[in-house]
Amino acid sequence: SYIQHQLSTAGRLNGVARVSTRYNSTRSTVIQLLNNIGSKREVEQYLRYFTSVDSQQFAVIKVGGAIITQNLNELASSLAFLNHVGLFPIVLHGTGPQINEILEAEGVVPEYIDGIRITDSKTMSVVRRCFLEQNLKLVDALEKQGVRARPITGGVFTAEYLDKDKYQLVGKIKKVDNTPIEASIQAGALPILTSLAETSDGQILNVNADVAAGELARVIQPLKIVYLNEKGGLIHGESGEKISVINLDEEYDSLMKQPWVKYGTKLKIKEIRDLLMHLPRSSSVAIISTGDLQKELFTDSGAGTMIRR
Ligand code: X2W
Repeated sequence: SYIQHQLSTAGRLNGVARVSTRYNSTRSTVIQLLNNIGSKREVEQYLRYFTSVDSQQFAVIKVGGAIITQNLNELASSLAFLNHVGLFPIVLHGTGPQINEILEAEGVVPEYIDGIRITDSKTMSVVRRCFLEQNLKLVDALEKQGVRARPITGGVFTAEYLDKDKYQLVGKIKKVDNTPIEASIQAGALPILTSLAETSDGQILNVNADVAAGELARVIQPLKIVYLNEKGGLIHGESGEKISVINLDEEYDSLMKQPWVKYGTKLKIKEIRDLLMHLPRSSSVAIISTGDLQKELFTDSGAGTMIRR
């Protein structure tokens, strides 16, 4: 709130310069404000680290659909903050709850197998509509904060059918084209992606957003991979407590056998493991709440659940 207010002011004052300059005149102001989150040394160190790579390699941030309904302003402020310090996170969002709400209102019971929605053509039209609506909502909220944002609702993921008999219009990503993402960042706009994919002959397919974020991160190889959810981490299904760290090398097999690790949770953990197998050993994935984003990125202490190998 105070920080966010100051930052949106800083962003406005900085105007056009903000778009192209990674080290800009607001930087010192921003660092002072960031002192409220971490120490100056910590924050400067992370900022240097994040700007040491290509702009597109800073972070892939997956946003669960529920956040867009429940916490849009905080999400937009957090992303605006990152952009005001010259960073361009690649944002990929879901829209699961919004799809279910519409289906249920129409008297359709949502159907999943292992966390993946069975998507017939009627469901698909709801899926597409929700992705476009939620994408626009997020882009609008960012623009209102003085951040340029570009909707990217196609052209990134090429897919084949995952299993047409079982899931119908659901895709398995075969190719990721980061050209639209690169172009967006080059133009000074935050890329805001959906997880919709397309077959080589133009059929749009539904893809779970956690899975698409993982596939994207594999190609981008970003410094930070963050999954934002409403729970602020992964919650242990029996104790109800937040899990702070998962070391996959030691814990993966036993974790996957736990009765509470099922559906979307199972799919998420599996996808994160597959991703981390394709990244340097030092990489990790953080599952956190929107409010913890700055803390996770700019302090040594981190927040939520950290998953590593
Ligand atoms: C997901 C895509 C949306 C999503 C679905 O239809 O719900 C499949 O399951 P959240 O909000 O991140 O859960 N697609 C194939 O994953 O949204």
